[in-house]
Amino acid sequence: MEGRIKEILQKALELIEDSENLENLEKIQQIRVQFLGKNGELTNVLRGMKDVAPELKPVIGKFVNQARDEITNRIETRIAELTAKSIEQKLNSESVDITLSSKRNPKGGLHPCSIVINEILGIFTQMGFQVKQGPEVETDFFNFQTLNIPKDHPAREMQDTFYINDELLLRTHTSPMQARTMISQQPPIRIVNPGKVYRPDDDATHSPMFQQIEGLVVDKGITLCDLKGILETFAKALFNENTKTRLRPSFFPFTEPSVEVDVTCAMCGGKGCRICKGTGWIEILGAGIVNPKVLENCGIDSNIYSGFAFGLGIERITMIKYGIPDMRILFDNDIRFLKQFN
Ligand code: FA5
Repeated sequence: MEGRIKEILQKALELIEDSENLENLEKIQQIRVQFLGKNGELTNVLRGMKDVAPELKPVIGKFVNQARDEITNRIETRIAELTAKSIEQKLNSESVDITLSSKRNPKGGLHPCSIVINEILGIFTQMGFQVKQGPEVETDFFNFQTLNIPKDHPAREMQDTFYINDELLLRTHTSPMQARTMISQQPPIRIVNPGKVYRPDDDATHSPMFQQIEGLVVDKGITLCDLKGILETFAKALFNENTKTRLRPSFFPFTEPSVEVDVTCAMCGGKGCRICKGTGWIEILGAGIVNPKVLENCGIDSNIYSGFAFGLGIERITMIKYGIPDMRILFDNDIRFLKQFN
């Protein structure tokens, strides 16, 4: 029996040694089954132990166990050897040529209008304003009616409109967010709302899609002085410390009084140039004291609260800030133009 065990061990080790690469892994597992499995050759020898003379049983038993351990160890070692060999072969064949020049991906950057939006939102959030977003497809109710512009009112002609149907439209300004905010929130309110707006306009200073940032503050005792103070601080932070601000009387149905706000031209410092058409001033936004009718439309008691609102055009401000003569350049996606901002 001893001879039979030696023979089995010898055969198993030879077969294991024959496995040359990792693809033979299955073969190695088969060898394990062939010798050590339920009906394996060594297992069968163990089964025959019942016929062995009692005094020989410990010796033969030890012999079988040693053979089993040796086969198991050899199988594990062989698998480790073949794995290491395969990794080494892979490393040799897949070596990296570090002398090759690298492939450069062109770096993207922010659009000048996005840079300006981020900058403006940064200035207002530092002053304690919260940023809010609203829908671009808006209802007639929020875009006009709550803002004191009833259906068929002549004030609608101030803003040409893309209608979707009788009730839905592409918002013509970000002011509907004033109403949406006041209806859902009691004062104190201090928000800015950036977003796209749409009007059937198209020339060097008007685009059919442009962006605005709306601002709204509602609290007790808010006056036009607060509006002026906030806008002066804003203009100095956005353009430069020497920027001056002036308010001119204007009209919006949702603010009373209403103003247009001009800043001294950032290009010429107020002396007069091509960008400011020689006046030294550039209009940047519309603003005013929230009309008490709008407060009441939104469920806010106008005897207790007052507020101011403003709406600025991002493309216009971007043109002023960077001296861009034609708004359409901002929408051409010419990479030579866009590259200059990053
Ligand atoms: C309004 O849209 C008002 N909602 C602003 C407002 C808000 C007033 C809150 C009072 C209180 P206006 O139509 O003037 O106002 O537009 C505001 C700014 O948007 C303008 O100063 C201008 O910078 C910009 N703008 C207007 N039309 C266009 C256009 N077609 N293309 C690019 N920018 C435009």
